[in-house]
Amino acid sequence: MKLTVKALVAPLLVALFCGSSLPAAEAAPETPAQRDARMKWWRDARFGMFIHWGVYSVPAGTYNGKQIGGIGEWIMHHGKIPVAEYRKYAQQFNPVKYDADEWVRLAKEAGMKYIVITSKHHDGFAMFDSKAGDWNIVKGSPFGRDPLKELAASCQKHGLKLGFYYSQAQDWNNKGGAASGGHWDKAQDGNMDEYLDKVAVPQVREILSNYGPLAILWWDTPVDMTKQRAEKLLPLLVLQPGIITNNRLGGGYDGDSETPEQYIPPTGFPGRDWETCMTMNDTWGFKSYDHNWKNVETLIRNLVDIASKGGNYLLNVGPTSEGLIPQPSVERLKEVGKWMKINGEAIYGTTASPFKKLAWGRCTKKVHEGGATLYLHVFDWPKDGMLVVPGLKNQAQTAYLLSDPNKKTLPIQADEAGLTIALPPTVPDKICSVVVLEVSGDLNVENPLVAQDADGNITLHAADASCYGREVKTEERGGKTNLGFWTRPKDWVGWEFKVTRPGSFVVTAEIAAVEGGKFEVSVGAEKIAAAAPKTGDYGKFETVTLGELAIAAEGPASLTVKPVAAGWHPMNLRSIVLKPVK
Ligand code: FHN
Repeated sequence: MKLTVKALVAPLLVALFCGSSLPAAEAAPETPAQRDARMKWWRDARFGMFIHWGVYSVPAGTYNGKQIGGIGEWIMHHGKIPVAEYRKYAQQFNPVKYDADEWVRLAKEAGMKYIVITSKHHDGFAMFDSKAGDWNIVKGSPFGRDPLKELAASCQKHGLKLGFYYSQAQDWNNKGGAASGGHWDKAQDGNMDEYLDKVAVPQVREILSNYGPLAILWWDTPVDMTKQRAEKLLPLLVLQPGIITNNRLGGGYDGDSETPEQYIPPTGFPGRDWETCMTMNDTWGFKSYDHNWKNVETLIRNLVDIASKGGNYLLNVGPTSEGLIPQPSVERLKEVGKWMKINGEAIYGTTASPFKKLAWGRCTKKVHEGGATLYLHVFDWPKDGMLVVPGLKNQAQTAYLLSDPNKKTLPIQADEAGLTIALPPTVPDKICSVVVLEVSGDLNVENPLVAQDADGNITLHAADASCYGREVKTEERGGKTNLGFWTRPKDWVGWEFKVTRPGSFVVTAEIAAVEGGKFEVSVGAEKIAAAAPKTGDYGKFETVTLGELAIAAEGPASLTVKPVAAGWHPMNLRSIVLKPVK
């Protein structure tokens, strides 16, 4: 059974303060309407800034003259740095150039509506004034200021919501931090429950009490967090009514949001709030030599893609030990901000696309009394100037470019394929131009299904597939689309299509693979056990026959391709074809 935080907090609180170990009374569970009200600002916001900042910005990826692989904030772990030695970095942590206002203004300029900052990461260093020991920025560094106090004041001043990240279980400096997270120094050993009681619980109480209104508590890594341990922390949440928490507390608690990390879930999380957190280069905490920056196009399109699937984008910056956000991040955020200034209306307060797939980009929407506003985010401006909105059955009211201050009406034509909007020849924004389409009535979209051709063949292209899982996605090779990055056997793909002539079919697939990974093709109860051909190269495709299967009835059907965990090796898949058996 999944446990919701809100229903459990009140009885636990009673239990905690009454010294009882059993919940004393049942709290009324939060109603859906109450939850919607609590989540409203977060759902409207869509875009936030993640800040990973701590002592690790001093070594900045280098220890004892060696560049340590992996993410910067993990340097203590990856470099197996002894506790006493790591603690010396705090003496050099003096971020005198830190200016909370400057960070908040930058987030605001980028179009971000909230900030989540590491109040304590896995190195256990509290970035705030804490009474639970000396391993914190006020007592343990020459800086001596509380940067979170300054950030909280600045967020208040500029109207941004503030959240704190807190590593509740992994702690490499305070004795007793989760052992499964890895220990390499005796100084780390201890009792986890004692650590929770003496460090995590008091510190979470501090961050929830001393910084004014806190919008988010962003738990991280539920290592060794049992239900009982989670319940030491949960009661504290009442200190901030309305606070939003994520799904990383552990102990079976779902929190409010899913937290896909470094990826965009192909179909979002229907029915759940979610937020993709992502780095701008390859590290969260500052690394002096990580220059692998995502370009502005990727950042804007990621934001649009996420909004089109109903999620939030929590985009990270890793400030230096001087307290500066790296210049490449600043430049990129300002560019994203320029786009948001014009197109923010198509992001804030929107919900997920009603279209399964749009060849030219993405869609976000706002539903209102009597109709809906569709924001058509055009990544690829059609060469013939005709933007086809497939399967849309609603009556169109008007269409115009969001960047056009005069809202000049664009011609719209309706036919059985949907709506076609005639676009002007000049592309307003090469990264993403937004066309606003107002329609009346309840949204009515018939997502087109792949149909059988004149010979009865059903051709399922990679571009039409739905991808389920973290890694598998479409990519372009040699001018054609294939499904790739299929490294995880848990990931799978599927197609929906329409059968007009049932019967038996020979199934072929166009595949490139190095090893012969095993997988299963299914249509309903019909299954084919198959293996990829060893084509020698992930770019060398061969068409192979996988087997035969029967489809008994006319109507919609779906085909899935699922790896067999025991024998899986990645493959690239361009298409699957079902040919009627003669
Ligand atoms: O281990 C951390 C990592 O350092 C970083 O903080 C990310 C951000 O989501 N969370 C953890 C890994 O999931």
